[in-house]
Amino acid sequence: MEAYSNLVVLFVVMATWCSMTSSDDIRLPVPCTDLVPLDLLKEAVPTLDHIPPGVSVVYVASSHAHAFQFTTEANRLEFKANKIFKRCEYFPEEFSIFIVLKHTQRRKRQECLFSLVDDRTNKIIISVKLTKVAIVFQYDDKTFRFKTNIFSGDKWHTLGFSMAGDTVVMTTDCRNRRQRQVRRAFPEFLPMTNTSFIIGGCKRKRTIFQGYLKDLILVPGADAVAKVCPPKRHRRMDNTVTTFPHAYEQSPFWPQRVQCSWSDVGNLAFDVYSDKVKVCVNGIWKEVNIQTGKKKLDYFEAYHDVQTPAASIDVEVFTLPGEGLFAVFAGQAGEGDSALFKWVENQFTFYQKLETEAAQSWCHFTIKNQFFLAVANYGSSPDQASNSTVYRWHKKRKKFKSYQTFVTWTARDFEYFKIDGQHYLAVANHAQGDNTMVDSVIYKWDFSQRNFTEFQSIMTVGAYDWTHFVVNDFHFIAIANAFNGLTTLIDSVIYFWQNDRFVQFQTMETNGATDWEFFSIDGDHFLAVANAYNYGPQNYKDVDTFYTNSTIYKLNRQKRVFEKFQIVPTYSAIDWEYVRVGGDHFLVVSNAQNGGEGEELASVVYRWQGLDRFVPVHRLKTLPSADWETFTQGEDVYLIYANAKESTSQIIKAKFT
Ligand SMILES: *[C@@H]1O[C@H](CO)[C@@H](O)[C@H](O)[C@H]1NC(C)=O
Ligand SMILES: *[C@@H]1O[C@H](CO)[C@@H](O)[C@H](O)[C@H]1NC(C)=O
Ligand SMILES: *[C@@H]1O[C@H](CO)[C@@H](O)[C@H](O)[C@H]1NC(C)=O
Ligand SMILES: *[C@@H]1O[C@H](CO)[C@@H](O)[C@H](O)[C@H]1NC(C)=O
Ligand SMILES: [Ca+2]
Repeated sequence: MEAYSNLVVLFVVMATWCSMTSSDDIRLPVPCTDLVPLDLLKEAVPTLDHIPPGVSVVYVASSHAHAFQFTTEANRLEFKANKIFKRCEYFPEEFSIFIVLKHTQRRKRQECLFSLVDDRTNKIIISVKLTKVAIVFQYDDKTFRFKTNIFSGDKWHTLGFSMAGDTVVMTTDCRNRRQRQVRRAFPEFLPMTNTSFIIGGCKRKRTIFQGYLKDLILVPGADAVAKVCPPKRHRRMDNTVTTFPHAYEQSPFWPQRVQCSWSDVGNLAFDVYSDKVKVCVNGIWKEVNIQTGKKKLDYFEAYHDVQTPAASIDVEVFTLPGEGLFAVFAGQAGEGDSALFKWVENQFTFYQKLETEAAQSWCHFTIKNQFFLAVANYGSSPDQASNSTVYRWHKKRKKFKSYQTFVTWTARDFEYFKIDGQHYLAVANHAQGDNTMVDSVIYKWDFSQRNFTEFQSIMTVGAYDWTHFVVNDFHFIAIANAFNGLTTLIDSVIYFWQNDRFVQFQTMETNGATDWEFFSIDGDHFLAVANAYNYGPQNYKDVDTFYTNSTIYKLNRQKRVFEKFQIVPTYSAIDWEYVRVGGDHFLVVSNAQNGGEGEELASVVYRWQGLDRFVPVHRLKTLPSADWETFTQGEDVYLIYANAKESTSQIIKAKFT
């Protein structure tokens, strides 16, 4: 029992995470977090073997690329929006659209270039139309007309539209830039369920656009037009550039072209093989660095320190659409309140105090336009129930206010997830007194009562962390079980969703498990466990209790089981964080008790190297780091960690080559 008390103390200084960890990617400040620039034309016509009647493929010699020609006989090119919006239900709040086109005839009436349409009502959600004298951009029920005369000649043109905040910007060939105010609720949450993209048309009529389309690119995220259009000084026309002959083309969609002709200056193109947007600058196709552009990580540098009211064992970074980026730190045991910070002028600055009691983890989620934060409170002692709290964002006051409390037992973690439109919040209850075999509870949002009610209890063993993930539309939750009163070497469990309940899927032997991290690489699915502590008969001499092996598992689809994939030696590892930077995949492991006392005590960044698996590429000598998170701002990628021992947490910035 004495050993157990020590462990309780030990575990108090370890964090768990509302690992509402986006399963795949860095969290971007938009509802759709996993989108890269997309060529909608390629989505509509994946191969050149199946082209709808009335649409033909033509070769554009001047820019060495194919384009689609639409005749009056053209059948609609369309596809369901969920083909690309797989995991988000709302259209990105901030986005850009680029259309590279050439018009063939004088327009007699309005022609529709492209639209997003509600399948059930035929209502247009977003569209771009051409009239004789204007380009018309429609967003929800708002229409913006931009007068133009660029379509007089037989030339290629690039139209760009960017929606960000309360403005929409339209550019033609990067030269002419027009801006309009948009009155819209922010976030507007344009629903994407049961909608379709239609190319060369609007609604369910036949295609009416008459001309050529070369690219139709959707870029989620902030003002891509500004980033894509080269600065003015580069925009002189240069007709000395030589163009390459046809033989230079290697693929029907994206020839390996390097040089572009003067007629392409200001035009842009999309490389489907690398998901890159390229723009023609002074005769060279230049890659554009949009935040999702592929970048190579070079090194990390300390960026700035965040002074928290107390040592903190968890940090949660989230974006409130229309408000900005926030980070909330879980204040350490016995030291009182937690603090919310807001990103202002490239720094996290103090924003609001939040009452907590030995907070262990924060979790942000959104239900129907309402923003929430849930905190798992350890409480004052394992012998007493604690109150864990859900806070709700008050839109007028712009502050979080207490909304609902749950009775919890030494709560370690909240995990939010959504299944079939229903919202769930799972708490990891660690122990009641000396007993670590306690029920952890999954709560479900009751839409009529507007609060969470108990949904399912699952017996857990010194639980630390819930992690939700989805594989092929199947929902899973994994519990990290840390200690059964005798040993840390016990089973952690994965459950999966079947007939409206969670049922056991698989157990894995873990050693003082405190965190699960799920991620996918090239269609393979992985789960990494952080094993924090080695205590019990297997280590009766109590030797090197913090040295453990943490395991990365990979899903075997045939056998339907996660199998050991790689064993990583760790030192009191309590958190894994998966980060994707450009085309590279990284894992950061937090070696919590480190303070730069030795090489092996540093937190380590591993890079995915295919056959070589995860290879350590950086050692980060930091303050005692408990929990790592990543976030992006514009093109910058940051890591942030909570300091479990002192009130100085840190932000680290990724540098790129
Ligand atoms: C989408 O439409 C189909 C039928 O067209 C319907 O079965 C389905 O429930 C709809 N989905 C949603 C989310 O409304
Ligand atoms: C939890 O909240 C209830 C109701 O507000 C209160 O009576 C109780 O003392 C609280 N428990 C703790 C441990 O703070
Ligand atoms: C949810 O709200 C209803 C109605 O306001 C209330 O009766 C109920 O106690 C609440 N449930 C919880 C778990 O707080
Ligand atoms: C970790 O695994 C290695 C071999 O993979 C083994 O030699 C070592 O003893 C293990 N360490 C612990 C603490 O289990
Ligand atoms: Ca986790």
